Amino acid sequence: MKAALEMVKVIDSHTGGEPTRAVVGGAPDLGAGDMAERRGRFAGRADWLRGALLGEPRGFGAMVGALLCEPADPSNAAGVIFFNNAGPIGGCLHGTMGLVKTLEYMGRIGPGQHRVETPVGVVTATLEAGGAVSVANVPSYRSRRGVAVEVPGYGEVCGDVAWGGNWFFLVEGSGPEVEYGNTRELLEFTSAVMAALAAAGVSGEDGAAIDHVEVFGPPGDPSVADSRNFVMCPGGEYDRSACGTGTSAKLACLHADGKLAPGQVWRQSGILDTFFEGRVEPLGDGKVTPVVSGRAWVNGECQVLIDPGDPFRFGIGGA
Ligand code: PYC
Repeated sequence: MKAALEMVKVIDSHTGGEPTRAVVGGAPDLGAGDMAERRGRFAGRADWLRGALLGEPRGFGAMVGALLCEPADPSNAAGVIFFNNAGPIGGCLHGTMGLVKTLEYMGRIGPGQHRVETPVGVVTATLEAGGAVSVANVPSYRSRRGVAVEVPGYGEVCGDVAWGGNWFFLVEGSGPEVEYGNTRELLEFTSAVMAALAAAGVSGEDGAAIDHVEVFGPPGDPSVADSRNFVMCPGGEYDRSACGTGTSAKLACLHADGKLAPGQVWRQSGILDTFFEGRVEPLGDGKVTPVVSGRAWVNGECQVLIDPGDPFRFGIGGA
């Protein structure tokens, strides 16, 4: 609990409509080690950032935080720990794109390749001269194909389990139509699927929880995208973008099915019809390196004040 007025410097961006609030100053020290080790200390030392920065009245449920860290390897551009309304998350490509544009805005990087350390591995981001950002993600793969679960109220739902920096259950052909007007129904459906997966003991590798459910439907405009998705994230909010780690999981599944050749471009739109372009580089062991490109815009900069007298300084219902 903070006793004196605290200041936390944040820079906001959005990637295809999905916000990233980068913490660039005044954050608690998470100590030494790689980003996975530091993420392990987030709950004890920095959890208050979630409510203070992402919770109402300053933020809102769908915001993703990006805690900028000194990299463990000084030859890398940055380290980052992503967090959302539920806690720290693994990878986050929309957030990486936002962070890269933020680092550019801060004058720390220019066009070119930049390695960013995350709790799930190092990703290589390329900031294009025209402003787009492409990210070569961590190795991604499908671990289970065609898993059927009984979902109360919906019947049998079949999907694939895949890793793209987070664990996803990818569903096509079940649930409400993937349309912006159906977000409430899609949230209900994906929450029910998530609960059914947990109840049935369906997990990622080593028992890791599947904490993202991704539903696919036809694109709004087939001349600009190949598919439209809806992605429910841990904490029960949905990604406004096409979700870069979810796109990576999709690319890994398409490649495993022989539907995406190395280098072939897949255009994945999200629920707002903003889209990422993705392709794969096979790694030869059933895994691929997905390369996902998109655009992010810095849209705010502020000094957050944590006033000890403010009852909602850690958010409504926060710490
Ligand atoms: O773009 O990878 C992503 C992401 C994960 C959670 C929210 N966005």
